[in-house]
Amino acid sequence: MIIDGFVHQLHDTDPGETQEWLDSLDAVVDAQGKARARFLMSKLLERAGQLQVGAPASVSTPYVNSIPSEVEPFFPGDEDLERRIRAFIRWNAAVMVVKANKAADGIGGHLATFASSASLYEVGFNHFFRGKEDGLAGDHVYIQGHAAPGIYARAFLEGRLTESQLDHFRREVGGGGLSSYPHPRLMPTFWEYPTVSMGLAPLSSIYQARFNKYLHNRKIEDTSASRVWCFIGDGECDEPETLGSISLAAREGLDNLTWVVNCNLQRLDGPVRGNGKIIQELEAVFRGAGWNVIKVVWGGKWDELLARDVDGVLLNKMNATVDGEFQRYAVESGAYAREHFFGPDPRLTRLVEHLSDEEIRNLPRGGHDYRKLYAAYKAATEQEGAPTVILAKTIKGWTLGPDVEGRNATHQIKKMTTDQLRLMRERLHLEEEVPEESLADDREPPYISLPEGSEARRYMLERRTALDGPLPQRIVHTKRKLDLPADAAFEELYAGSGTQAASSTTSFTRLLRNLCRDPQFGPRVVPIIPDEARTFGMDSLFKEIGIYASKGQQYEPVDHALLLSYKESQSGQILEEGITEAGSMASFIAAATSYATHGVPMVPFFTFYSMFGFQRVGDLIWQATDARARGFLLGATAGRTTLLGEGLQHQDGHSLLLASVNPVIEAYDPAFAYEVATIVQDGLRRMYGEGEDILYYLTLYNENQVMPARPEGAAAGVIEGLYRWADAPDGASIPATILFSGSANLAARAAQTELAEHYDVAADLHSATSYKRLREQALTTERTNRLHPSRPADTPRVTELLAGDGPIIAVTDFIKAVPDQISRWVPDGRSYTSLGTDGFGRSDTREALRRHFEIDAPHIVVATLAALAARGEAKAEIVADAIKRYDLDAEAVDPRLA
Ligand SMILES: Cc1ncc(C[n+]2csc(CCOP(=O)(O)OP(=O)(O)O)c2C)c(N)n1
Ligand SMILES: [Mg+2]
Repeated sequence: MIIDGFVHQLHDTDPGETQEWLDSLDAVVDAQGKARARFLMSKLLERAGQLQVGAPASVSTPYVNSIPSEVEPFFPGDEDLERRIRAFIRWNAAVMVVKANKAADGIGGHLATFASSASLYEVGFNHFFRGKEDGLAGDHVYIQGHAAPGIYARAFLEGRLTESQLDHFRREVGGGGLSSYPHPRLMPTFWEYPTVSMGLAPLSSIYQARFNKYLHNRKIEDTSASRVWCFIGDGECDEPETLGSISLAAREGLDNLTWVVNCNLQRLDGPVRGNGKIIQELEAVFRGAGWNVIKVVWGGKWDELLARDVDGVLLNKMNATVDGEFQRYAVESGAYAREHFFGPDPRLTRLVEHLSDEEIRNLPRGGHDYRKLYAAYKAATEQEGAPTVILAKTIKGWTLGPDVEGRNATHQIKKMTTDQLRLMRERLHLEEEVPEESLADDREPPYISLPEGSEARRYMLERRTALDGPLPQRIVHTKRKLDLPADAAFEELYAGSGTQAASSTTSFTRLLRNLCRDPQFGPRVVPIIPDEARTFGMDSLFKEIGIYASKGQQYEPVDHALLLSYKESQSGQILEEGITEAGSMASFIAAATSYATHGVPMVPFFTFYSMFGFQRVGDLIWQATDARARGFLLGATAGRTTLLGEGLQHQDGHSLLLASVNPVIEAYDPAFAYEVATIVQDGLRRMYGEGEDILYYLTLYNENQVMPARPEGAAAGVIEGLYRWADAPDGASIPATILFSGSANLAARAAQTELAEHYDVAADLHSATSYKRLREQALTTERTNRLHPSRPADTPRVTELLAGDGPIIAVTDFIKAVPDQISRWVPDGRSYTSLGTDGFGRSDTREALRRHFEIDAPHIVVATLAALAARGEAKAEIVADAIKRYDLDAEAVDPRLA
């Protein structure tokens, strides 16, 4: 039987010797069994590794700790005191959630996640995580969202949060509360890294670690002292975002990155891998990807049993037991484990003869063993050249008592009876701190607080001081100031393209290049592209500013002879991420929050295929705004008809609508190069000058047209979202208004001419750069008016801007709901019609597509005439006339349904 086909293709230089080795192995299996054979094979592999033979490493190891007890380092802390502190934190975290749910039934919160991971965090807080004192960047610590109660409980003991804040866990509206999960948007001086949408934190942490190396290699900031820690649930590992980029972390040699996977074997509904072993599965995945894997499966009390396991029966049992069974052992008695785990094999039974049932039940898991964890973290920090993942086995709900621990429902338990709290108090030996009378039924369970000067408080604070201050803590302190770019960078676009045609995309690329050339500002620009630079005409930047490559360029590129060759470099500026919008977005977040995480403002411009932006990575964009990111998102190849030929999955007609739901995104749909430049310049001013925590989204089109120069005084209107771009032609007499955005400007302009020439309609043209902005301004005005009835009512700005006569026709390459955002505020006496691209995209020419979606010039003409006719301002017959003149198919299926 051929198991490893490759072996048979290698030349055997000494078949006799080969046979001797094989016979030896056969003999061992026959005489001493498979366990012994496995042992010898492992020893051989270990030796091969030491001799650098280059034999392939196996992807999995037996179900035991990766660090043998004999090489565990000395534990430097006060173990007893740290256990006490941990008990206090456990107690307070539970009381906080229980009280919150008494005060406001259904308010939620989680007990079990932190209960399983308290030791994982505490080892970090007491011995590893670096703080941010004295302007240091410190470590980046991503905390499992549902473990937030434990983090608040620690901050309370440190004196950083008050009892009233704990009492307002999940009740933020009146102020002074605590957010459910790590949300920098809601607690901007506390949380740094938003995490709760599963999978996003792990992904972000990889790119954060990578971005730290980028800053370092580009000599912008020395980040060598910062480590990224990411705490992840074992269930969370099923999210594609969690594991999707782990090979990048290994490829980039991110030894500044440590993941800790809390393997409590459970997710929300039940076991993560009831019929398998999540730790083994993850080990194989990570080892295969090139990570350093440290398994922390068993607590110290198992060491003695394993040492006596001369036949390998215990190891076999460990290997053969599935997670569903391990979960069962967590809820059953010691007698049950004696019977079922140690029972079937007499050699196993003998191994635990000397232990009582209670002792068997309390044989701890590695993730609750402080020394084992310390050893793992230390090894992780000493690892060079590869990221480390620590797979720590825990029990979900640990110490919360038999009704919660390991139960399938544990994730959602948020209430505890007085009796349950009493049991917990006993379990944690808190009789002194929590007096019996304080748990009377009619009383609120008390928090434990540490008076200033108490031994425990002093110890906690000393540990944090030694590690550069408390965490989490978000400090915005600019260490390396950023000067805004000089006007010169924008002037090229303000001047227009003369007689040359250009697209808004290539215009933007010129702007980006100009910004990069600005001597002060340029180095802080971070262009991010997911393998589309050529599509956007940005490949011209490769040579000029280089593509970041941590290993430089170890080959001569095929196009080396060309002027614009492919250039990778350790100091390269472009993050050419390959085909990963999610990874690019994670890089964007790292760059866009660098003003806070490092005190070094960086300016990311993430240009993507607009269809693969908001709908593909919308959750990450939401996370970015939670993280208070500042930067530019550019949706290139925008529009349902402007991106011709590509069809249904490429043509974007709705990203602006998706962007419209985020309260801190300024979403613009510019038509002209000068609009792009005006918006970018204003965005830089607001985000990097004024320090507003907002994002900009701009659509960019690939249709060439002559780009006009910026009209005098147009800048304010461009920014405001709407301005008059052209007056109605002289000579015509029936008034109307056409609003255009983006690439629809061409059809609108043609329609204006047609209307004047054939139908005596005098339409003025407005450029609508941001319906979102107009709508938000109007909503603000409306609200102010509603709540201040005694003041004279203000008029929404958009209503003022649309003052005039006749119908208004809005045309866009996006769906009609985009211009519909302002329809409510059209002035009395005018009507409003939206023409847009509702329906699925399809392959064809721009011309055909615009006819199909009814947004071309003839359709604008017809829509204008129909609106005039409906208002009695033009004769009904002219509508039919226009339909005929332009040969429009009135019987065509509505494109929305086609
Ligand atoms: C994207 C996403 N989907 C679903 C949820 C809801 N959710 C919150 S916690 C959880 C289970 C978490 O299990 P695990 O990752 O194993 O963490 P544990 O609490 O066991 O440590 C789920 C499904 C979420 N927060 N994010
Ligand atoms: Mg879990």
